[in-house]
Amino acid sequence: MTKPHILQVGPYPDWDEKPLNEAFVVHRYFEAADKERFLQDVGPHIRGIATRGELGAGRAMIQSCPNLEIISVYGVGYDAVDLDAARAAGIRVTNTPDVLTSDVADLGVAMMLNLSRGMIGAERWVRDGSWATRGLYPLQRRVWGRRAGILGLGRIGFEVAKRLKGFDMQLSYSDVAAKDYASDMQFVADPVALAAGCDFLFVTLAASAATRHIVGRQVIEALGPEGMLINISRASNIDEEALLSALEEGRLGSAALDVFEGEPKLNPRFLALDNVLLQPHHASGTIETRQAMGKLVRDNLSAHFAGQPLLTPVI
Ligand code: 8YV
Repeated sequence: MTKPHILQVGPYPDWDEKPLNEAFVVHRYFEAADKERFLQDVGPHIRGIATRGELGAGRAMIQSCPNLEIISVYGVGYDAVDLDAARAAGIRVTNTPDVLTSDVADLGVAMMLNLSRGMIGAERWVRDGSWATRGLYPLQRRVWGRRAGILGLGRIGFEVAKRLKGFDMQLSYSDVAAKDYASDMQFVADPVALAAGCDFLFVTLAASAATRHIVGRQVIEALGPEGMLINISRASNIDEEALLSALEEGRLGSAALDVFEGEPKLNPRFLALDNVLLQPHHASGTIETRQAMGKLVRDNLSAHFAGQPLLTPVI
C-alpha cells in the first residue's frame, strides 16, 4: 500500500518521529528554508497535515494543498487552524483532548502556588546566601481557603476546580451557561463580576474569535491590586497590553502565564516585572501526556486513511 504524504508543520519528540515516518511520507515544513517554495513543490502531494496546537494551519497553507483531506493537531486548542478554510474545502480536523487535561490543570495550580508563596524568589534567597546574610524570607500570601474564579469551565477548568477543592477554596466560574456538573460552585455569568469576587482568576477557555481579549481592562481592574491572573489557555484570551500596564502600575497584583502573544518571543516588558511567573507554554509538557498526544495525532491520521471513524474529530 502506498503511504499517504503528510506535511509536518513543527518538530515532535523523537519517539513520535519514527512511527510517523513509518506510516507516512513526511514532508518537514519547519526545516524548509524557503517555506513558500516548499509548499508549492510538495503541496499537491499532501493529503494530511500534522501540526501542533500553537502552530496550527493557516489559510495559505491549507490552500497550497489542493488534495488535503485531514489536519491532525497535537494539542487540544485548534484556534490556529483556519477552520473556515478547512470547512470550505471539506477537510477534517482532529485535536488531542482529554489526554492532556490533568497535566494542564496541574501546571495551572502549581503556578498559583508557586507565585503566591514566592517560590522562585525563595529559591534565589537560598542560593545567593541571602538566608544567612539577610535572614528570613519576606512573608508571602496564603492560597488555601481563598477565593478562586475559573473563566471557562470545560474539561481543563473542571480539573482545576477539582484540585482547588483540596485547598478548601471558595469556587466560582463563568461560562456561556451554568453547568449541571458544577452545582457546588457559584455560577457568575459576567467575567468582570467573576473577577471582582475572587483572589485568583484562572483562564481556561478554549480560544476563538469570540473570546479574544475577554480578559480586558475591566476584568483586570476588577481582579485588582491583590488579585492574581493565571493563564493556561491562549494568549489571545487576554489583552496583553492592558495586562502589562496593570502589572507595571500595580493595578493588578500578579500574573502567572504559560502563553504569550507572539510566543516563543515575548514582550520584553514582562521580563522587567517581578510580579509575574513566566512559563514556556509547557502545561501539557510531561512525557506521559506528550506520548499520548503524539499517538492520538497518528491514530487520527491512520483512522482517516483507513476509512475508519476519527477518534477525536473537531470537524
Ligand atoms: C501545545 C497546546 O500543543 O494543547 C494545546 O492546545 O497548546 C499544547 O498542548 C504543545 O505546546 C505542543 O506543541
